[in-house]
Amino acid sequence: MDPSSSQAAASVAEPDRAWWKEAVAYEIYPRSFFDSTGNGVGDLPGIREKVEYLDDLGVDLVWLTPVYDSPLADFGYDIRDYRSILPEYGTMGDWEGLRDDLHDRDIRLIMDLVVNHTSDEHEWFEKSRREVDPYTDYYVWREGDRASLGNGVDPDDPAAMPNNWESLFGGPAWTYDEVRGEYYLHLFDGKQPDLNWRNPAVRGDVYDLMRWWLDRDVDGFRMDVINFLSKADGLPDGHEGAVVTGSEHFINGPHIHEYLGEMHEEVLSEYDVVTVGEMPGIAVEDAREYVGRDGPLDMVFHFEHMRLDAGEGGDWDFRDWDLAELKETFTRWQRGLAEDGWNALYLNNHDQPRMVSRFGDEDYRVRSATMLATFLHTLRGTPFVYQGEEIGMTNVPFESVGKFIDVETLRYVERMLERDDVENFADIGEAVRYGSRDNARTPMQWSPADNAGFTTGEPWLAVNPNYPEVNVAEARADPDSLWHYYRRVIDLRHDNDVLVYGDYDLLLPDDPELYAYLRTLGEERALVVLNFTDGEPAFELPDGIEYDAADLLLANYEVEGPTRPDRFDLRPYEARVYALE
Ligand code: TEU
Repeated sequence: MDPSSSQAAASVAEPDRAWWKEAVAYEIYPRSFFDSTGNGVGDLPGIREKVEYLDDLGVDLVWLTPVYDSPLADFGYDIRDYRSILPEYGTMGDWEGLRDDLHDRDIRLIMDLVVNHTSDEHEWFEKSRREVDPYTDYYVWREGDRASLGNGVDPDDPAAMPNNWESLFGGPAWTYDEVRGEYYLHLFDGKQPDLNWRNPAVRGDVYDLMRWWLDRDVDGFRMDVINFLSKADGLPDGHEGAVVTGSEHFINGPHIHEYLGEMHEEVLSEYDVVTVGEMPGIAVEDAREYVGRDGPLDMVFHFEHMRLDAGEGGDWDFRDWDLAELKETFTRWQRGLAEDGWNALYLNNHDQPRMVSRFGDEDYRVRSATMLATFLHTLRGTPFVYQGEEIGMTNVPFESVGKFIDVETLRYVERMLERDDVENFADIGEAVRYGSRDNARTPMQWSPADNAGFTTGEPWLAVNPNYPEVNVAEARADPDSLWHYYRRVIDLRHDNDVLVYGDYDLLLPDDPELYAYLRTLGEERALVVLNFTDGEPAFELPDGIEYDAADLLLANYEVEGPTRPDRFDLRPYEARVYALE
């Protein structure tokens, strides 16, 4: 064999194949997907009615965010019982029916595994706060500063707390429990106490509940803040000024690999399933340890591109993002997991602003969304489409503070209104309107009927007023719509191994308007050219990229005339994918 071609030949013959690398995933936020009962809340039978819709779109994998029994302080990320379904959403029978309907159409189903914390209404916590054996050490309890507490100090005074850690939802990460007379740690809301992963009994119970679901034929898990499980020994104070004080002591903590290794050994290795770790605050070097060949998980959701518009002032301080930084970030992750590991790709989810309002342009809603869809599906990694993305749902023009419902948003607004330099909602309204998780959670827009056809009742969160224009029924009826473009780009990925497994090479790194790259798998090459602006920049193929013929695989505009991609002008938010032969 010609030695110069041996490397290419090897990579064609043997990409490290897996069904989940070839899949396109779809995230469902059940509360807002489809209401089958008219009570204003989405439910499992409602999702069942839409399985055919998902099949038509062409997705292969559904991630269902929590549907377990919960008091809904964080809309289900506060679980009261891991083995039952919240009655509002249906029954276990409905869940089984959904699983079977999906499986009948070859769509896999992954569940949300939320085991950094439970609800404070979970039986384990109820028992732990009463020090009932063996639950006494199931959570992270600390005495706090007894001396000062004894002196009539308010337990809500941060100075009396065990350390200075902050909750990701703002405010201290400790709440004093009157029943036990101690503080418990909660990295999220006070109604979400953190489990004590040091306790082997906690870990054993978590592995049991994972097996319980896996034995019911789920195809894997999306794992909520899974790199937060291990807290530093001694719970030392954190550096103030970090985005969240204390985070250096719980992001990728000292025992995390021990715990996830054990979880893999005891549970995951027994099943053919896929796992996606949600991991705020990780760098690509860390990711390789989690999802590399010997790592415990398969894919990772990182947050670096979600911070491109973060200002200096913490989570709610936004600035404009910059294309050079976006390219740098994606390229670093594409390269960093090229040999080992796998990306989970996303541009929005149930916690983030809508993709088109953030990385696209509402004035070019459909064009910019088709461009972003092309981007998402031509990178190396598994694309995750969030419900409504496929019809270009946008952020919401919330009129007043009373319209928000999400706990993270409300906590922020409360804290800000206490400050002297904030007089009223108008002072912070812009940031809240842009960043609130409620943007992502308004009901799915199915039709131009009342309440976007989501419910016949009063929706739990008002629908986006743009539904008469932005909805599934209209999009499906129009062959040129964004929805049909999603079908095409999903098909394109399914039909082209090069888009799944090919190497990624950035072109024109310094171009301020275009994002262009080559994907290469042996003899197969795909060229992707994306205009991230409303201008009309020219693309020129860099020297050294030779080809005999080019075939235009996909574009979001009509392309006329000779299609050789050596040099062409792009229109606003134009996207093209060529095969080079
Ligand atoms: O989110 C984790 C997380 O880091 C969030 O704090 C996120 O960065 C923030 O909401 C962005 O505004 C997961 C879930 O996806 C989220 O819905 C839960 O509230 C959270 O964990 C706690 O379970």
